[in-house]
Amino acid sequence: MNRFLNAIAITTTLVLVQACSSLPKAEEKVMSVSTHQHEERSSNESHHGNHSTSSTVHGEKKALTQAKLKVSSVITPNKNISLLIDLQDLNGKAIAKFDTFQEKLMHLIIVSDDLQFFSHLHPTYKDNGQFQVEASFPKAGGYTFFSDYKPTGQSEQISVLKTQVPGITIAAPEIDIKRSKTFNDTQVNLALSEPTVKAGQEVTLMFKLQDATNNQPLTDLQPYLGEKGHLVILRQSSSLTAADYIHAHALNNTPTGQVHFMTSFPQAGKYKLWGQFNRNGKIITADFWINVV
Ligand SMILES: [Cu+2]
Repeated sequence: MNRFLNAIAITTTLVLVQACSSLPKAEEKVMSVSTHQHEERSSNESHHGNHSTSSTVHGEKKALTQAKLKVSSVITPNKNISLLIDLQDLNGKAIAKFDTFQEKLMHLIIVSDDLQFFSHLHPTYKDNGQFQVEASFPKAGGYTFFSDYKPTGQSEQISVLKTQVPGITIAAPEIDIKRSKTFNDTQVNLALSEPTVKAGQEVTLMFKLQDATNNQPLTDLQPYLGEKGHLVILRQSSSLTAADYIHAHALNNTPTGQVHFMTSFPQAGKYKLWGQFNRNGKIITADFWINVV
């Protein structure tokens, strides 16, 4: 099917998160979409790699891009759907060139709004500012997309897009705060440097990965997208925004079978973490909840 429905229209917001003001344009089915500009604090390897759009880091720079999500049909749960993400400058002109970062032109995180579902995809660049990807959605309800890209010569941008899967929504299960979980043949333990995680405070998150069959630290971890691991964090919220999104980078020089991240959480709340690791070509996604006071 070549005709793409306009599922979502555009809003461009100021980067200053607390002053977000939405300016929906006249498009059909307007939902909230925002683009936030990310500022790298440092390109030094030892930096904390916290890409969170926190209001303390950013000035009043305007977002430089806008994003539009198009879906090929009404979304049916568990069916592969072709999605297009159109990226334009603020005048509506397609952005032609992007820089590769972390080995890809775009990193796309899709979550269900209850944070039960997580997907990390790498859409294909089709030219003319348009990225294409296939995705499937497990159940009815709202979904939020965090599209992370770098127009050539500009800083990293995060566009937030939303869509709805029609149907009857099922209540999310209770939050599970276990610190040790098994994902297929890998046991993952999450340890924190602080007994209580406080908003705004730096904390080291230590993922200890063991082979579930012999309880030995993993020796077959390979780089994933150029790093020891990736960590996406989202704050539980009734309406997810770029301010709820943190993408942390792994620290170097950690013990065998361990991947550490340093980050801080912008505000109190419940956060879900998805650590992603490459075990000999197989990606493990280990999810945990953290309570931040
Ligand atoms: Cu990615």
